[in-house]
Amino acid sequence: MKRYEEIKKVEYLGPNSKEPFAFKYYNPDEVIHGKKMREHLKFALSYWHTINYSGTDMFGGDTEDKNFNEADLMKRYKAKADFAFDLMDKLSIDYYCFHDVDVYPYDPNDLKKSLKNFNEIVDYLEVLQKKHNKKLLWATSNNFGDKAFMAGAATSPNADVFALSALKVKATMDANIRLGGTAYVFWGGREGYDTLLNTDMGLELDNIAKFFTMARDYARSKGFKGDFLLEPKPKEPTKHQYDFDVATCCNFLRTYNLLGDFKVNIEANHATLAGHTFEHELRTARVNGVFSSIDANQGDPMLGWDTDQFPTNIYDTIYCMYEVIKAGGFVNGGLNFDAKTRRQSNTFEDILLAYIAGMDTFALGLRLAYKLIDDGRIDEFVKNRYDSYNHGIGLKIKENKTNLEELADYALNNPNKVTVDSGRQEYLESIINNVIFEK
Ligand code: XLS
Ligand code: CA
Ligand code: CA
Repeated sequence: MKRYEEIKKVEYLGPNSKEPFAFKYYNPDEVIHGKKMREHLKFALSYWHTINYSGTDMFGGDTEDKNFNEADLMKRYKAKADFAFDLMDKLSIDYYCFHDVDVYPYDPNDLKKSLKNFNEIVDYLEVLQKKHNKKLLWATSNNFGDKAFMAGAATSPNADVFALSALKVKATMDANIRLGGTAYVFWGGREGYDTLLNTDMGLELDNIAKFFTMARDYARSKGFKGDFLLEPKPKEPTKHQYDFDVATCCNFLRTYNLLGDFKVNIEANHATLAGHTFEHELRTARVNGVFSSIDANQGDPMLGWDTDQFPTNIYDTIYCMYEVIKAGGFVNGGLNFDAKTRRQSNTFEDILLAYIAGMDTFALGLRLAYKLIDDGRIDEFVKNRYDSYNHGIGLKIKENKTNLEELADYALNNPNKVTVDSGRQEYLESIINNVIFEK
């Protein structure tokens, strides 16, 4: 197999190609339904996994070297950035995402020097973005890794930690605005609890809502027009995360008047950890008007944690892209590969192969989702199934023109035998297979 350095650009060679370093389904500039594939999919590279993760797990150290032969930390982080943009070029990825601490050497004991280093790297990223014609999709602040955040950040029992969180979010927001990010992510980190015995849940929720409100007001005052995104996750690292799932986030945003500015970034592996399907979370976001962005990956049904694998399941991506299309496509959001190569896939070639697999699976998902919509059988079935709401008493319900008494009277005197038609699940599932495999 070729070495990483030998691969200049991953080209689209079509489904019959056997070339490992070629796209079989992702053809970036091919127009599908009036839009280029790259615009439909808005693929983004995740800095933390791709540029920093080095294969370590609970039982062993690094299996990959991502130090780029640089002992000097600032030089190393610049080399990492060079690698990131080179990789995006090779893969035709237009966007990237990072946490503050992914891109520079954060020193919790010297905040002033840290901010200076962060600014220097942001300058460097700005130059690379122009040179390589790449964009920042979103940034976020890592307010969970350092010991100071062991009991949460905006939900910490210590107000000094709340203030430290504000400093980090302000700096990352400034970077996000400078680099043109169109969204800003707040994943819960350690915003949750391990035991109620030491937790004032009401105060913590009020505090984190205040934090989000302040962050929003600051960013808007600096001209940020993008989306603020919560990223639901039910557990890990805490036993119970406050941003459990999309429905929980919606309730929180509604309670604290944050809907409109705030939407969600939905991660596939977080959906399954919450006991939901990925498409359930996407649909919940769509019907509540909070859909914005996706963290693409998949979990392993045999493992109970957040494995962040590259997505290769076609059914997942078809259902996902179906929801994205129905939601009107990505606007400020995009499709970030929050995914890492397995510990045993420890070469730079594996990074390319993993992205190719993930991007092709989503490209195929996009193609098949449109095929499903064009085929029309599923949408037609659903439409007909609810036809009783288009006339008679159903229409009155839909248009808020009836009440409980009238309905009770209607039901009592209804001359029709009340029956519900078959849901035909097996037939509908067979349509999906038919759409996938028909020539
Ligand atoms: C962790 C999350 C995290 C967010 C960004 O589980 O997925 O990586 O996406 O902080
Ligand atoms: Ca994520
Ligand atoms: Ca994850």
